[in-house]
Amino acid sequence: MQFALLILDIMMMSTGERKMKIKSIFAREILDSRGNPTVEVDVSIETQDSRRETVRGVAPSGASTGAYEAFELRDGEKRYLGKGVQNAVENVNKKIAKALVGKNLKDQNDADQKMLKLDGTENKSKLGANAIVATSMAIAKAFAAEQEEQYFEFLGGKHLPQPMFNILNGGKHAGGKLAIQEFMIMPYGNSFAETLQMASEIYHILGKRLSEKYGANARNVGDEGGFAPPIEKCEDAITAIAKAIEEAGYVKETKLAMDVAASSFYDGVKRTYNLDGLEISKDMLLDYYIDLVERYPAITSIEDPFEENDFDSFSILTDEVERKAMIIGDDLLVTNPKRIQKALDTKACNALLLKVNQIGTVSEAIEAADLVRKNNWKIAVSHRSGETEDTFIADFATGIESEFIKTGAPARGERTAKYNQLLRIEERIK
Ligand code: 2PG
Ligand code: MG
Repeated sequence: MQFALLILDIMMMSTGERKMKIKSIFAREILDSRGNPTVEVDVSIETQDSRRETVRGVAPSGASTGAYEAFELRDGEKRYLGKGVQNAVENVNKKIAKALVGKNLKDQNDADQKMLKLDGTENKSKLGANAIVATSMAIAKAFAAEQEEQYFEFLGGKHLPQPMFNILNGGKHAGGKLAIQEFMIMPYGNSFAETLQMASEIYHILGKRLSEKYGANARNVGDEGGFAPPIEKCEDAITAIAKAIEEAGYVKETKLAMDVAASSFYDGVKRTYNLDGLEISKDMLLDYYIDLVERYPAITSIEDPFEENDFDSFSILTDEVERKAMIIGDDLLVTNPKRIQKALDTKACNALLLKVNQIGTVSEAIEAADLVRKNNWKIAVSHRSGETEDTFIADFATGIESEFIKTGAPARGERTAKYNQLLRIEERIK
């Protein structure tokens, strides 16, 4: 038996296949940035030179969650008002650990496939996508650690993504009347460090001007660190941001992006959208975007402009504005290759918002990225509104060389953790 394994080892090495053996997997329940429980997983491996390395993966969690996302398993009991994740934690510690510890893992796909097989459901509802994704992210880091590389290096990335900084929050991420969820700035500096500096300056100027105009509580922030002022109309948010950019002196270098998250203000019964205090049809919303992009040429990206089932309206808008702005699918696509294929076939958008926890494993997220790449779409790797201190997506975005990353305001620890990691990555690449 031993001999047979040795032969297998040698065969794998000679065919260029590597493998890694996990020593232990341990999950615990911790809190995310909104103070809700989430799953954290520690994976220990023994490196080729016999050192023990422990790496960690943590599941983030959304608020404007797409209906077709992988299933987040919550306990539904009294503790943590139903939001506990002890069952998901136990699934990692008992079932997933049993399937993975001590096994020879060829690569990420091998590890993820073992978990998918164990789960056996379409939407990962048996083990919980939160259990699976945290383990998958930890294993991804373990493969890199085993090679003594950082994760972005392990993936082979050499270019940093352009950040989209969410500096003004509405929708489900804030408590006000502003329907649109995220207003983002994209300053293009000569380096990531300079880009971050420009964003920070614009952010602070905006905060100051908002509190002068609307009172000090306009500086309160939403879930992703952007300001949540008592602004009710989308265009007032855009003009406030445009003024801050101008005052900072970065008009030429700065583009704007929006995540409309339209499903969150869509009335499925009336089939209308509740925008700026008005009930409007999808055709009116379409005209609204066309006009907006016309009048604000700085707007170069619109995410989820329509509710998550309306591929047709997405297609019409993409066709109308594709030369001026990219149309990103988030809730529409949920990082799911099947839904992405439908969007490719119907030309519903031309960019993917990539969230690893939406699909539930790192290898499926990479599959989604490969699929859109082949079709010349752009990719924006994204955080969730409920985040953790984990910096995985900074490495992941650089590793797969996504064009963009969105990870909130240049403020609040769980958001700056990613931007700060990108600063370190930039240093290392240089
Ligand atoms: C989004 C995300 C992240 P949530 O809609 O793009 O900004 O929000 O995590 O709440 O789905
Ligand atoms: Mg979104």
